[in-house]
Amino acid sequence: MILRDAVRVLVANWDGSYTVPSRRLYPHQWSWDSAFIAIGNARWSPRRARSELLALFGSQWRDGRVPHIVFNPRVPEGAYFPGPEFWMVRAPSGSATSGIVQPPVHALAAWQVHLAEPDPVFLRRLYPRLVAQQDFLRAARRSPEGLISIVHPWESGMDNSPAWDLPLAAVEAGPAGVTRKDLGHVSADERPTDRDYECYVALARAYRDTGYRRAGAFRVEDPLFNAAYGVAELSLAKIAEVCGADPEPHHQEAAAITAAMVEHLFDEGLFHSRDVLTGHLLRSSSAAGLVPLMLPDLPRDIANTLIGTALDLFGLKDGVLPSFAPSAPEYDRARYWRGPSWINLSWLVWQGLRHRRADLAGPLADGMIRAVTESGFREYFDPFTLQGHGCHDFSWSAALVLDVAAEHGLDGVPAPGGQLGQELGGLGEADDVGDHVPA
Ligand code: 2M8
Repeated sequence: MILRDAVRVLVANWDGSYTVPSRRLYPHQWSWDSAFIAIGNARWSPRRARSELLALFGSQWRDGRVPHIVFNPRVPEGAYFPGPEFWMVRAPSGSATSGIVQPPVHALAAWQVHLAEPDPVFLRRLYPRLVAQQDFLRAARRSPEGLISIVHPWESGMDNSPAWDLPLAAVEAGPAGVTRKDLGHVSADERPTDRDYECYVALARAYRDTGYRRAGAFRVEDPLFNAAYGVAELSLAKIAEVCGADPEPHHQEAAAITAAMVEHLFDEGLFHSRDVLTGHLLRSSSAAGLVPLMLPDLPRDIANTLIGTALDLFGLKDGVLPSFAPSAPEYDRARYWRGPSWINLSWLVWQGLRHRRADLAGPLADGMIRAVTESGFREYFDPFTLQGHGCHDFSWSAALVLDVAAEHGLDGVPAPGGQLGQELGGLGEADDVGDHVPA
């Protein structure tokens, strides 16, 4: 039942060639959401999954960047802030987009989509674009230490994480003329504050005013983003083999970023962000610091230490992962990225645990399924009561649970692996995908 409901959410949020994260709160295409959505859609409609990624990369910029939002021209400007009139930029495709990026989880998604239904033509189409995405990050964002930086909290995907409090305190926000649309859909105590929004807008405006070339007052190397970059290289190595390209440079790049992260971002049992402007580590208790578990070549002692932190600081043994350690003073169980449990973050850490600690990966998978079963496909969840927060019918909560069910099983019934076609009784494929799917 829960799987059919998940598909219903994804069908309701489908826009002809991609899926909106949420009909009302996020009514356009978001970059890393689409990667997670493709991973889930691959389990029941690989065609939609391929379309999702191809649609997003259709609005890639010439410099290789994949914008964090691709705006739907049919949605009124006032439906989301900041919209196209704020960003003032178009991709070569003609679509209005934002000018910042999000964690590069797309090569991983492309590979998972291929595994669910092998399609070398799809991979050959996407491979050069995925390489260009990484090229952009290397060219525009790599520090002498070999790490990739983000220039806006929105680029982390964990926008309102307490890890950004210190660098944001130094941002001069001023009266930003912010017209918040989010508070029309979600209660204010579950969203960022006005001061946070003023900083977000000031930073985005400053970056925009340099033609999206020079970072302003926020420049940070984040462990989740860098781990995603490394995992992307490993996925590209596999994709390269299918496409007849050389996988070796991708292996080397993954090894290099893993080493740089261990050298510069690991401290006291957890990976942390580094403030490029001050050179200081931003020590915090963010679960972003556990995501490097996804890197298979992480030294074993570091991985074991991280797992210890996951248990002691984040209470992982109970099967639910908060986004910020509950014992930390900044922790807030209901507010956006400041403590609640998110399905995508849990899924990333689950990927890192599956081949290391099946005894911990299993309960985490059960925890994700329990959250949506008890509270619906909410955007985020209280890590203790599983009460839902944020918007309803949130796409990646639905999508990733389909992936978890396919790999881990549901209610004690073993995982089918591959696609969930039979379990869903053809629900998905019977649905008309529409004419807009990129050929
Ligand atoms: C949230 O971010 C957007 C800005 O990009 C917002 O608050 O308006 C974050 O949770 C982000 O990670 C996510 O991609 C986006 C859409 O779900 O919403």
